[in-house]
Amino acid sequence: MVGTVEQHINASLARHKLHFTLFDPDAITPASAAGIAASAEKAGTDAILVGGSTNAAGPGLDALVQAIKGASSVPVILFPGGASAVSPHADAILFMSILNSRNPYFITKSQALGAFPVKAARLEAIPMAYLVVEPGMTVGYIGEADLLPRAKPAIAAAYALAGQYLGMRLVYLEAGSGAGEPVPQRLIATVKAAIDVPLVVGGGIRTPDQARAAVAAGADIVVTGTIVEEDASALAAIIAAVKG
Ligand code: 1GP
Repeated sequence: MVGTVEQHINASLARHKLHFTLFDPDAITPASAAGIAASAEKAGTDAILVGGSTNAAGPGLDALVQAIKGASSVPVILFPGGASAVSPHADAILFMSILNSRNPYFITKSQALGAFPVKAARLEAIPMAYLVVEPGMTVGYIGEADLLPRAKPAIAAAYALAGQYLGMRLVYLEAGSGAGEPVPQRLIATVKAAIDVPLVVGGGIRTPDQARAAVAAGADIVVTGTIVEEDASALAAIIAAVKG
């Protein structure tokens, strides 16, 4: 990888849509993450996200990131559940704000608490608007989100554009890990039409058809987590669907 992780992502996006593999530190051991990371890289995943709503941190997080780094060469990017989910072993961190939270803790305070730890870890911080769509699942509950209605795409688009105008360089539409249905295509398309920054979509994507539908609607980056924990062999077909 030449340059920053963000430059790498943007250069890759000029060529094709991207797939990110998500590992939740609460759901996977370093040894199995290493094995899955190696096969995910072989299958063409573009980066590995590490994080979960429970704010996993400390030696456990470090061990997981190090195991993944030892097994693959794609960027490892933190997807923090809170201010302590920082590891100096990662390549970058999604420095995110739940713009549709009701609680300012999740919009700016946890970011203030995490800012110096991120600096001390010398992590590349990529500012991201994190928007939680119905049903929201665990992150919707923990993050005290005013869940974005699936049937009202204009509301999600307004938040996404606000995120862009606030300087965020990624927008993430999140249905919640394990959601019964992914973010609806109409909502993805409405958000995509409103913004100029890359659009990340995740939550409830378990099949190649769902991944293809997200990309067809406008997703630039598709994230899958749960399916990787349940059946890592499903990843190759999902990645192929994302990359068309
Ligand atoms: C969760 O969007 C991600 O933050 C991935 O969701 O676990 O449902 O794939 P899944």
